[in-house]
Amino acid sequence: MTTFLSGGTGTPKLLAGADGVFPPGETTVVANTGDDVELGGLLVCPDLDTVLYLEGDVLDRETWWGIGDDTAQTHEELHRLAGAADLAGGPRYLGAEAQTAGRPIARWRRFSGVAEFMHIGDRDRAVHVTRTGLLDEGYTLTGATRVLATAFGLDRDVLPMSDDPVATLVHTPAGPVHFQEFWVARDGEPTVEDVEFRGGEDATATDAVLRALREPVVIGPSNPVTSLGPMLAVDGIRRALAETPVVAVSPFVEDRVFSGPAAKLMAAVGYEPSTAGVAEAYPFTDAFVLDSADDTALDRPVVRTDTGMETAEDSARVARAVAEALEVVS
Ligand code: FO1
Repeated sequence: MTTFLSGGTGTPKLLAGADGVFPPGETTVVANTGDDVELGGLLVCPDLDTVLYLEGDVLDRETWWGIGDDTAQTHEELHRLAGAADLAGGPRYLGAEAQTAGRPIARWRRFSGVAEFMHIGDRDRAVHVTRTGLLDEGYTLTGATRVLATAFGLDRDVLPMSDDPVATLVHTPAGPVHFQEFWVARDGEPTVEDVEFRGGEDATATDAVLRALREPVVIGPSNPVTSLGPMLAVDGIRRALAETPVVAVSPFVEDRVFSGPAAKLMAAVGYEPSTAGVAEAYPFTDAFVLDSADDTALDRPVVRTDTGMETAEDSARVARAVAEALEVVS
C-alpha cells in the first residue's frame, strides 16, 4: 500500500498516469482541506473534488478543477440577479460572528452565495449539495467523501486530512483573506506577509488518515505552503510522517516553479523558493525526485527524471521515479 498527499494540481497530475505503478486498489489519497470554503451554505472542497473527479474520470483537464463540460446556469443566474439588484460582487464574507457559528467544519471561511465569487458548475454544485446534506445528517467529512467516492465509482481510497476545520488564511497588508479570495478573486496578486492555518493546532488526524500514514508516503509536486502546509499544521500528521518512509517530488527545477503561487508563498513564510527550500520545508522526507535539469545538492537520496507532466506518459515516468526512490528508503 502507498499513500499520496494531495493538493492543488501537482499530486493529481502525478496520479493521472500512476495506475500502472501504483494500482488504485493499493493506494490511498489524503487531500488538503485548507482551501475549502462554505459558499452560499454549501461546503466546497476543491482538493478533495479534484481527486474524486480525476479518479471518477470526469475532471475538467483544462483547469484541473471542476467537472469537464459542466454547465453553469445557476452560477450565471446568481450573477444576473446580483447585477440586476446592484449588489457588489467579489467575495462576500458572512459577518464575524457567523464565521464561528453554523457548521463547525466551515469555520473561518464562510461566504454568502450572493454574486458567487467562485465559478461553480451545475454538476459540481450537485456534489456540494450532497456533501453538505450528508454533513447536516451527521456524517463526518470522511464519511461524506466515502459516499461521493462510491458515487463516482472510485477504486482509490480518498480521505480528507481531518474532520476538523483548518482554514488557510493569507495575511496581506490589508488584513487576512481566505486563500480562495487571494487566489480566485485577487489572482494571487496581493503582497503576502504570512500564511496561517487557522484551526490546525486543534485539529486531529482521523484514524483513517493515521492508518494510511503507516504506509510509505508520496508527496507529489504540490505547493508546499498551501497544499501541504495545512496537513503539516496537524500535529498527528506531522508526527506520523516522521515515522514512515516519505518521497517527495519537487515542484521546482532549482528555483523555477512549474506553475501556481508556490514561489511567492514560500518566500513569504521564510523558505527559499527553490528545491532547496522544499527540502527544508519537508524535514521528514527521506528521498526526493528532482528534474534531470535540477542540480541541487541535497543531504538525502535523489532520483532524477524529467518531472514535467503534460501527458499520462509523463506522469507514468515520474511515478516510476517515485517507486525507485521509495525502494531506496523503504
Ligand atoms: N479556481 C479559479 O481560478 N477560479 C474559480 O472560479 C474556481 C472555482 C472553483 C470551484 C470549485 C473548485 O473545486 C475549485 C475551483 N477553483 C477555481 C480552483 C481552486 O481555487 C484552486 O485551484 C484550488 O483550491 C487549489 O487547489
